Amino acid sequence: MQPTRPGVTADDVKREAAARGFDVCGIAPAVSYPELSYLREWIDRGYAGEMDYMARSAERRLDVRHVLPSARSVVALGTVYNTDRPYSTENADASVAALARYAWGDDYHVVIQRQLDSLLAWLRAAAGESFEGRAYVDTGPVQERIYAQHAGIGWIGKNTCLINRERGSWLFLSEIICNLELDADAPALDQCGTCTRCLDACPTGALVDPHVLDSTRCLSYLTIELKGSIPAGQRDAIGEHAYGCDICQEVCPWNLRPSTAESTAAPWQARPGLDRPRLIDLWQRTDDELRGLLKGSAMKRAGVRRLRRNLAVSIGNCGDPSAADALEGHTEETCRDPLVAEHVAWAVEKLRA
Ligand code: B12
Ligand code: SF4
Ligand code: SF4
Repeated sequence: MQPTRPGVTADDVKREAAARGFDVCGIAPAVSYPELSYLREWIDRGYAGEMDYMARSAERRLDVRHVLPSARSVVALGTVYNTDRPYSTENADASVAALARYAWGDDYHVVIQRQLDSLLAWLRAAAGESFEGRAYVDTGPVQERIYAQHAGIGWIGKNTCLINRERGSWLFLSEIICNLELDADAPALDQCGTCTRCLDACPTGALVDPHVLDSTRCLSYLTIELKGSIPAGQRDAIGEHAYGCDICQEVCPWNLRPSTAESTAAPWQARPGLDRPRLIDLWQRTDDELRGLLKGSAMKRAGVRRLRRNLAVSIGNCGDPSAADALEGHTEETCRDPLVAEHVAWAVEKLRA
């Protein structure tokens, strides 16, 4: 059923979104787009790795009307999280940790969910009783980039990230799926052209074809999503990437500084301990200190145990034999965990070889 007071326009929604801190906003019709069906093939090829939730929710991800049957529009939102700090590709020091830019500040799930809830409450009040809507940031069963592209807020680059012409790709995506018939925007056009910088720069060949990412080779997957042991053959390629990876975005001409957009919003500024820390300094913190550092940050997804596993690998790759003693000498509880201990042993052997 349509809302009884259809007075809400697309311009109203965009104004209210901007007032709540969203940097970009566009509207896509809530229909099924042909690209949504690539997901099945992607899963069948094994590109989701251990991310079983992708397969479990694949059916729902094929169309937002599986999430909200009355859906007519998807309000696609983007939030710039880039800040004025160097890129990992600008760092030549293998003893400095590369941590994914999106995780330096406050947990975006929490910050953006609050803004979404506020926008949803405004929509409900403005549109009337029959309004129906669902709001998601990252964790909903929605292929966010595809709806964002059809809402005109950016195109899906060959690195598979959504790129906005004016702002670049350092954007968190979120959306409100609702039963309002809002005027839609034109889909964004692909601006990658003949460029292949991201495919050439990926250290693991995870971008197997333009627009196709094999997660099982991606450093972001290996350091964040993979729960168990990192395959030995993939550890060298991790380098100093102790949490996530930004390389395929850092080399993208649409993110070249200083032209790319930066946010001055407090939540996205790097926490002191996460601003290019030395690997060994992170390792030598106590478990409690690390827990404190991750509290309220998106990095708590991996937790202290997985962070230590990654740090051990990165320290093993740093080339400084004296780091082996520091690795072995730290006796915090998570250092003695079998998963971490196995990665420490690998690192020590590599450093002393
Ligand atoms: C699973 C997931 C991952 C996985 C898989 C990534 C991926 N490319 O699919 C891993 C763990 C590797 C990952 C990494 C990262 N992620 Co992530 N991730 C997601 C999640 C939860 C689902 C993405 C998804 O549906 N993947 C399935 C594939 C099929 O979808 P797709 O790549 O978009 O599909 C397109 C193409 O790949 C192509 N395609 C796919 N298969 C095939 C096959 C053929 C034959 C063809 C021709 C085409 C084709 O078709 C699709 C349409 O064009 C989304 C949130 C969400 N709910 O959407 C966040 C999301 C995509 N991630 C995000 C971020 C920030 C990251 C990282 C930057 C984090 C980091 N710094 O470490 C990296 C970036 C890596 C990269 N280059 O994509 C942001 C991206 C924002 C943006 N501007 O695009 C999102 C949207 C979260 C958010 N709400 O902000 N992520
Ligand atoms: S995030 Fe890193 S490993 Fe993953 S596709 Fe991009 S460059 Fe490759
Ligand atoms: S690096 Fe080039 S090919 Fe890759 S996403 Fe950016 S513009 Fe597209």
